[in-house]
Amino acid sequence: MRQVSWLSRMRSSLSRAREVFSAVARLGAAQRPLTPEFWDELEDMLIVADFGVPTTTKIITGLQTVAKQEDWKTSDQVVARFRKDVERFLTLPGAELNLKQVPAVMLIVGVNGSGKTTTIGKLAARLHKEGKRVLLVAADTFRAAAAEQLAVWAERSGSTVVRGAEGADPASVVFDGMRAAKARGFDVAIVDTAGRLQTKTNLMEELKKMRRVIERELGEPPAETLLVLDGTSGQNAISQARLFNVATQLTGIVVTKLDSTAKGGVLVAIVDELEVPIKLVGLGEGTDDLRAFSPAEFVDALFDETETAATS
Ligand SMILES: Nc1nc2c(ncn2[C@@H]2O[C@H](COP(=O)(O)OP(=O)(O)OP(=O)(O)O)[C@@H](O)[C@H]2O)c(=O)[nH]1
Ligand SMILES: [Mg+2]
Repeated sequence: MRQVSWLSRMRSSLSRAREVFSAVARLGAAQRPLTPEFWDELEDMLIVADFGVPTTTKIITGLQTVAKQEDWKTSDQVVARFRKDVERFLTLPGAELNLKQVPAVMLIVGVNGSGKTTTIGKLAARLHKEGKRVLLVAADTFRAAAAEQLAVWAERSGSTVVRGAEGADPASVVFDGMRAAKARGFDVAIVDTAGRLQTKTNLMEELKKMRRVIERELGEPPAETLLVLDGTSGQNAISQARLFNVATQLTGIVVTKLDSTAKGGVLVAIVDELEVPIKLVGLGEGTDDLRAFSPAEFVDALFDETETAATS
């Protein structure tokens, strides 16, 4: 029941993206001949759906090559293949969370308000349910309210929080967190960081420093460095992903707010360019609203033209 519910939520939130995708589907159903005008139309649709120019070009060129090789005549063949391509682009190995290291340290990064702290809360709740001892590290010392918000999530999720003074060096809080995680035998330590613009070099340096502290204390890089992306952001998400990846070597992406008016194609562009998998998706503000990302379900939600009325 829940499964249906969140799928339908994702479906309706992707409505704008789905308009474009169902236009693509109709373009296929029309069985148009593969004229230059057809290819232009398809290309325009991908741009409108936020695939970005490089990924659009890659997809179209790939389709044209196969169309030629296999002597396709009509647009339905192209569109069927396109749908598979989108799923293939979104599918990367290693999409499960890496919990092998003990403690498994997860550094959570992203721009302001993307949903980092909420994601941490949901993730902590899930890991706690799975029997893990979870430590939350409040390295967002920028606002007093930030540590408080994380403490509330710690309480709600049955985890423990380590916090520093407001305005403290975030790296020193990370240091304390790593020491506590090791000394007190936590299975997982999740580090919350302050939101920052990907273009602020000094703040990106601060993230690098936190990462170095983790690496020094653990003797290895964090198990996960997750970029939290707001699913409603368009092309700017590509720049976020690119620059956070350069600074912190991302191991995964979390896409939040897929229950709001989400964009579709930009995710394909990001996974294509960075080769970093989407690991989790956020579909609401509640404790249970975090799911493993499924490319197949996501593509179904994008292309499926039937409205789902299921609610609970
Ligand atoms: N609808 C919806 N709202 C979400 C989701 N995830 C987070 N939010 C909301 O987005 C807002 C910002 O979430 P936070 O978790 O505080 O974001 P943050 O990235 O920690 O923000 P900063 O620490 O200020 O950078 C809050 O109102 C959350 O409830 C989601 O999956 N769906
Ligand atoms: Mg936060």
